[in-house]
Amino acid sequence: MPNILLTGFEPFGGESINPSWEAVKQLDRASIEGHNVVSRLIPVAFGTSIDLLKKSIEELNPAIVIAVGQAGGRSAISVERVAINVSDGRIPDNEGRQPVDEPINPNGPVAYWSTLPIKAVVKAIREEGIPAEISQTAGTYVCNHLFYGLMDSLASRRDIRGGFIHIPFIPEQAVRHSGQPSLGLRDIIKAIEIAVRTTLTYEADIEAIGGSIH
Ligand code: PCA
Repeated sequence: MPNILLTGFEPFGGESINPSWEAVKQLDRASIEGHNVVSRLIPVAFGTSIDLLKKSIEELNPAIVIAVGQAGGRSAISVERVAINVSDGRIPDNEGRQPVDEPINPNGPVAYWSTLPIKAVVKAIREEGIPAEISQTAGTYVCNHLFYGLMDSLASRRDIRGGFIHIPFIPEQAVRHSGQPSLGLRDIIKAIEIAVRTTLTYEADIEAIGGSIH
């Protein structure tokens, strides 16, 4: 059976869990439309995160790679449109590194598009009653770093589609962050599964409104 690689991150920024790994690990070994899901835990570390992802891609030769990360403060499943070639850490990573305006690949392009059918994924998640949106930036921290590294390595592997999804806090985190939105883990898991199914269904993206003004 062909593989699908899902990744989630370790906790960071004072949290004791990262909902991306909590969600992704529950899909490990799931079978989706004749594909075998493999979930991998990625450290919140510039550099080593990409190394580990590349190793997993070589080992598994997946048809699809979806990396997932926590974006505390966001209220919906955020399907990222674009990865940019810069790391600018607001806080140090889990290994103490805090790059400022560093290119991720000095020889790489300014940005890479996600190769997931992002509009179709947002539509399908919403149809299941779960809030979802296109996000125009994955930030400049480790998530964007991994997303860029992923798309950079897939640039020579057009047969593998890949992208990044940011998810909100889950309720057990949000109770400690007054005023912050959250989404239940069940819905997050369901949304990730829908993203995989939709990517397997849609070779090309649909045309749908999903822009933003700010
Ligand atoms: N979120 C961080 C890095 C790890 C994670 O889950 C980010 O958005 O960059």
